Amino acid sequence: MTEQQNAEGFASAQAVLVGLITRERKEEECTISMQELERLLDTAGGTVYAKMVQSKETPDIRTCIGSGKVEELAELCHAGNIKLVIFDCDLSPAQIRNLEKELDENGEIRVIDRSMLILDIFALHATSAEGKLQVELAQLNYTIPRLAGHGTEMSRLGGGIGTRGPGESKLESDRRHIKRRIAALEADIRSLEAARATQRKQREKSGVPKVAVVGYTNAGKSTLLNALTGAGILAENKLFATLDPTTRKFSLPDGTEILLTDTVGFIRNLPHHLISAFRSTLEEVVYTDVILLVLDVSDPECASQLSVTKQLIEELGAGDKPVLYALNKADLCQNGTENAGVRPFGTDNADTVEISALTGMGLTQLVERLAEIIHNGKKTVWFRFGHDAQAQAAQLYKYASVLRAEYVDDGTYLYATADKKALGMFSAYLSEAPACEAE
Ligand SMILES: Nc1nc2c(ncn2[C@@H]2O[C@H](COP(=O)(O)OP(=O)(O)OP(=O)(O)O)[C@@H](O)[C@H]2O)c(=O)[nH]1
Ligand SMILES: [Mg+2]
Repeated sequence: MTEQQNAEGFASAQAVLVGLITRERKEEECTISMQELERLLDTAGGTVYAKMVQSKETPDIRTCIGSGKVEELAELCHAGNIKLVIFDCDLSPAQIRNLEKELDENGEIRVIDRSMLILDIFALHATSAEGKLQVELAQLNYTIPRLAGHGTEMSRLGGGIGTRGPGESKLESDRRHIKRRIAALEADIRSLEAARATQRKQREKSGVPKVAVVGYTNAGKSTLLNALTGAGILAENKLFATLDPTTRKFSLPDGTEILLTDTVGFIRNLPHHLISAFRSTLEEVVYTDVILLVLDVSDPECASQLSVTKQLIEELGAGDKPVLYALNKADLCQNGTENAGVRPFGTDNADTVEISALTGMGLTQLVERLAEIIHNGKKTVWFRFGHDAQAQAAQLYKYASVLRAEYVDDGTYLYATADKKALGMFSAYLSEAPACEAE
C-alpha cells in the first residue's frame, strides 16, 4: 500500500479512541498513552472524532469496558457515522468480536487495538524486503488467533486502518494457508538474517567500532545521523518514520572510522510479537560497541520515554553496553534541560551531552565524548610537572603513552594518551598546552 493510496483512501478516517483506567493502569499513565494513541492515529492517516475513558477496577472480560459504556460508545459512533474504534489497551479476539457485534448489528464498525494500529503504521513505513517480510509475519501472527471460527468473516475487513500492508490480501485466505505463509516468511527472514550475520562478521573482522543510535520514536535519531553523516534518511515529525536500520561510516576527529546505525524507534507497550518479528533489525543494538541513546528533552514525557527505552535495551540483551546520552532538541528548552526530569534516571553528567540535531549545537562535544568512549575512556591531554615533581613525570611514562615532551622554564610538559585510571592518578598535573605550543 503506497502513501498515495493512503492519502486517498484513509486520510479522512475518523475514529473514536477508548482508554481504560484500572487498578493496574493509573490515570496518569492512561492519559499519556491516550495522547500517544492520538499521535499514532495521526501518523496512520486518521483523525480523532472523540475520546472516551472509563475508570474500572479490572477490564470487562467480554467487552473490556462495561456494558453501559458500550451503549454510550455505540450512540457516539452512530451520531457521527464513525466506522472505526481504537482501544488503547490490548483486546482479545473474543472482545473484538463481542464489541463489533454490540456496537453495530450489521458489523460495520471496526474495532482495533493499539498493537494493530502500530502494525498498520509499520506496514505503511516498511520499505526494505526484510522490513516488509517482518511486518507481514507480525500481522499474520496477530491475525491467526483472531481467525478462530471466523475464517470467512475476515474477508469483509477490506482496506482501512488496521488492515493495511503486505498481508492484506492473504487475510482472506484460510488458516492453513496463513500457517503455510508464516512458515515461508520465517524461512525467508532466516535467510536474510543469515546474510546479515555474515555482513556483521565481516564488519567485526575489520575491527571498525560500531555505534547504534537508539531511542524513543520521534526523538531525532535520523536527524542526528543525517547531521553527522549526511545520510539522507527520511526524518519527519511522525512516529516510526524509520523501520529499516541504515548504517553509515563516520570519521572521528582523530581519523578513526566508526559505523553509525540508525534504528527503529521504541514506544511504550510495544507489542511482543513486533519485538520478536523485528528482532533481527533490533539486534543491531546487541552487536554494537556503544549505544548512542537519543532523548527528546523538550518532551514533557522525556523521563518515562527514557525508562521505556532502557527497559527495551535490557530486554534485547544489550543492558551491559556503554551508553552515551544525547539530550536532543535542547534548542526547544528555554530553561535548559535541567527541568526535563532526566537527571533522576541517573544519567550522570559524564555521559550526557546536550545537543540539537537540527541546529548542530553540541554535536562537536558529542563526537568528542563518543571518541573517548570508543577509545575506552582514553584521552590525549597535556600534563605539567613542576621541578619538584620530576619523579611523577617519570611515573607517567609507565601509566600512559607519552607522545611528546617539552622542557620549559616552569617544568616538564608531557602530551600523553591516558586511560581513565591514569587520568585519575595524574589529575593534579592536568594542564593547558605549554606557551611554545600555543604559538
Ligand atoms: N527543534 C528540534 N527538532 C528536532 C531536533 N531533532 C529532530 N527534530 C525533529 O523531530 C522530528 C523527528 O525526527 P526524526 O529524526 O525523524 O526522529 P527519529 O528518532 O528518527 O524518529 P523515528 O524514526 O520515527 O523513530 C522531526 O520533525 C525533526 O525535524 C532538534 O534538535 N530540535
Ligand atoms: Mg528515524
